[in-house]
Amino acid sequence: MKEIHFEKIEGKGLKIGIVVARWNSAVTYPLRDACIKALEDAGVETDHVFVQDVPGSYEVVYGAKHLIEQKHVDAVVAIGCLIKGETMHFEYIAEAVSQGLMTLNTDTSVPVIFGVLTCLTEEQATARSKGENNHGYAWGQSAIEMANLKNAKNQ
Ligand code: DLZ
Repeated sequence: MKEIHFEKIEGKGLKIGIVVARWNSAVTYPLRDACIKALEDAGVETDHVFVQDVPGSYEVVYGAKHLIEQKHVDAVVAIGCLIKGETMHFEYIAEAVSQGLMTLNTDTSVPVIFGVLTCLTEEQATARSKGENNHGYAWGQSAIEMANLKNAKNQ
């Protein structure tokens, strides 16, 4: 099985942050919208969803930290889309962002979901952000599951 399987997830009462890069917004905004839909479907109240735009994927780490510190969210979904070009930019940003998001997972008590596509072509990115294969929905579900785990007491 390639996709994630979720049991019934309950989002009522949770505060969820979404940080989204504007670079490649034709890809990142549909991912964001599917993520919001997953949160709504699971019962997260609209005013408990905090969406923060940032310029590019490199900035999603700071944006996620900001949501954790300022909005006191139970989980964050960090959304970006890196498409490989002719220089080394892709490699440097992808490495920095994945390390930065992992550091937030280990150094704060708030789970951060890795929603950064790293694609070789625009076609690959589009295929993962549209219709049935839009990964944003599963990222929203992952955030709820992890937020509930964060809040679980003695289980
Ligand atoms: C500079 C840059 C490049 C070349 N490519 C991308 C990309 O494919 N996806 C993305 O989200 N951002 C890209 N950026 C912008 C950087 O993430 C960042 O916003 C700038 O380097 C400013 O820090």
